[in-house]
Amino acid sequence: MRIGITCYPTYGGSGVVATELGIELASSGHEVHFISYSQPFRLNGRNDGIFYHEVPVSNYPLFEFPPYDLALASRMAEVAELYELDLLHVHYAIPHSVSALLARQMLAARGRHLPFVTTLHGTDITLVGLDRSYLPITRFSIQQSDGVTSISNYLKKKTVEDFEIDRPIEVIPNFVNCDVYTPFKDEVVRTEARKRLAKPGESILIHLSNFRPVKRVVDVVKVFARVVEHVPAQLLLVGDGPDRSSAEWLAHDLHINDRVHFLGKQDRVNELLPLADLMLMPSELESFGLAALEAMACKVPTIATRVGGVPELIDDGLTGLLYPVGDVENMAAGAVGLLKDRNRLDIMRDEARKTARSRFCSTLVIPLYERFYEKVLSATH
Ligand code: GMT
Repeated sequence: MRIGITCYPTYGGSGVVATELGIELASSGHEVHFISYSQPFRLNGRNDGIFYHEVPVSNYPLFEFPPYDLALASRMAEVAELYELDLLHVHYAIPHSVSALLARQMLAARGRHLPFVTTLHGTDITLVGLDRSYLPITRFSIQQSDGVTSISNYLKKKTVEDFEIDRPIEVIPNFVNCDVYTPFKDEVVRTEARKRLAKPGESILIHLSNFRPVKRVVDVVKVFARVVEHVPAQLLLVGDGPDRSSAEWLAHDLHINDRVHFLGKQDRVNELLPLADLMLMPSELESFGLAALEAMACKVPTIATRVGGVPELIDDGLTGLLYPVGDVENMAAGAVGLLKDRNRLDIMRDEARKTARSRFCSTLVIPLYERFYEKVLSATH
């Protein structure tokens, strides 16, 4: 198939899923065309079967707001015609599904057929999409999509309820490449690699996000501050975003800044995750929690909040621990309990990897997308 993919190319879960999907599809022999305002960040170098088309957005003095969604629709239609795309797959409904809808109509007027699939990721439904100024058009573009997928049952239910959607929505969970996100083969090598981050006997905790308020990065620091009262440890904070400086100030004020390492945006998180003992994900809301899945694949269980689609990923007590939002005391107690009981932690580490492999491995999930595309194509021809 020749597939066009549009996503937010900067750091964020939906862009990661879209990019990894494109890479996996290309390695299965499909031709993938990314259409976006900049190259998705995990697309580094030249991948066979992958093409990138930038969307130029002209600005004129008249435009207080440059109309990216229109420029995107034009480029989608152009790329689809030039490269004879079979379908478009857009990630995050706003504004991508609206642009795809326009592109489909533009091509229909030229006698060409371009179905599009919309994948719902999270705040496009739970936050931004609910804004009155976006709700009607988001709802319309979801209804008009040729296929709609959602990354969790939770998000599907929210979409149906909040947007009164009456069309089918297929749940296709997020996935991880279990050969790229993998634990150290050898404990000796792992111990050696950890030496550059922590002293022998110290634990390593990690957090990975875009540092938006919904991620509650300040809670990560609060939990860690309580953990280090009982267990010697280091905290790695991977990513960047609006709440970084609040977290930096808190670490400074709590006098733990020598143990809290802000690593900024990192391309190869698969090299950092396996170094950690635990992941912290105290989010206000997660429709899925991709960072936790990537950690699980590296044998790192997550201390998380029981929100949104997280319980569909993390089995409380088996592959991680779940708590109410803001319950930093108990999150810290849970982390300390595991770090002090290495047998229990090792069992949980094994179970985390086992779940990633048996339920969320790309080898299992990519065929679900392929079958979905085929279903959409045969229904719309
Ligand atoms: O909503 C965000 O914070 C970002 C968003 C994104 O598109 O980058 O993340 C959402 O999509 C991810 C990938 O499917 C999911 O793993 C996240 O759980 C989801 N975020 C939320 O629901 C808050």
